Amino acid sequence: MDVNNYLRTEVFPSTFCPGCGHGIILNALIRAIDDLKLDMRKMVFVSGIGCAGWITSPHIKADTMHTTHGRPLAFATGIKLANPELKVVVIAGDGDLASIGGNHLIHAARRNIDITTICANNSIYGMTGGQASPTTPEGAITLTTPEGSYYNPFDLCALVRGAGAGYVARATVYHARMLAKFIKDALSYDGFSFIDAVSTCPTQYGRRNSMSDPFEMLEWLKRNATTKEGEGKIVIKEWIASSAEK
Ligand SMILES: Cc1ncc(C[n+]2csc(CCOP(=O)(O)OP(=O)(O)O)c2C)c(N)n1
Ligand code: SF4
Ligand SMILES: [Mg+2]
Repeated sequence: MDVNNYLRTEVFPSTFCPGCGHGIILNALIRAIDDLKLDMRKMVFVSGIGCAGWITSPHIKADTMHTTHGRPLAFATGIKLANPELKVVVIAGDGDLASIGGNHLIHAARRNIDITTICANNSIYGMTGGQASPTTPEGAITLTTPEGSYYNPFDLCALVRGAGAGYVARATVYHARMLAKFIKDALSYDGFSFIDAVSTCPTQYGRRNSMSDPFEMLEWLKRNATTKEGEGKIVIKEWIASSAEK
């Protein structure tokens, strides 16, 4: 793969902190696009505000739209309606898609709009200093939960499946090849597709939760993810609605 076909290499090194998982999501995305031989001139990448907003803009060599916090799906819906020929991809954070933009997420799934949405889910508001997000695990220390989060986190895959999405998947940045494969499947799916890409934020999450070394966060994901449901771990797999098989 020639990265010059996909990345604006002149903007590197990126603004991500060393060891940030969001760079692995960018890597998996361009691998998936390369495998599918998609035409970047017919793709649009939409992001919101947050560190996740920088995954595609300014790094991707294609049309990108860096929109307001919580609203990338609203902008992406407009793009798709205006030109259905375009392949529209949204990448945004857990705060963006599940907090302020939560209604856009469930209604995009309900309407089955042909958009691939990737949640760069690092369980925290990374960019703004480490506040708790809707996916922060119970007990996790954050800027706003110094004694540990009291709340149940959202299972984003269950949420979006419940709202009607036909293709839903979860992988972590430790499982980078699996993530790239799921992104390929999502891009090939005709309808709303969603990937919960479990990411790492060593700066705002890891250092508060005894994992300041990025490698420790990846090790944690390795130990705590499984393909089997019901083990109380992070479930990594694809869920494809039977009525929506490719
Ligand atoms: C309307 C609005 N509300 C709040 C903010 C402040 N803000 C910017 S990014 C962000 C959260 C970022 O968290 P997430 O979406 O999970 O992305 P991450 O930085 O973790 O990748 C917030 C609250 C904003 N920019 N606009
Ligand atoms: S603050 Fe966290 S999410 Fe943002 S670039 Fe740094 S490590 Fe990545
Ligand atoms: Mg986040």
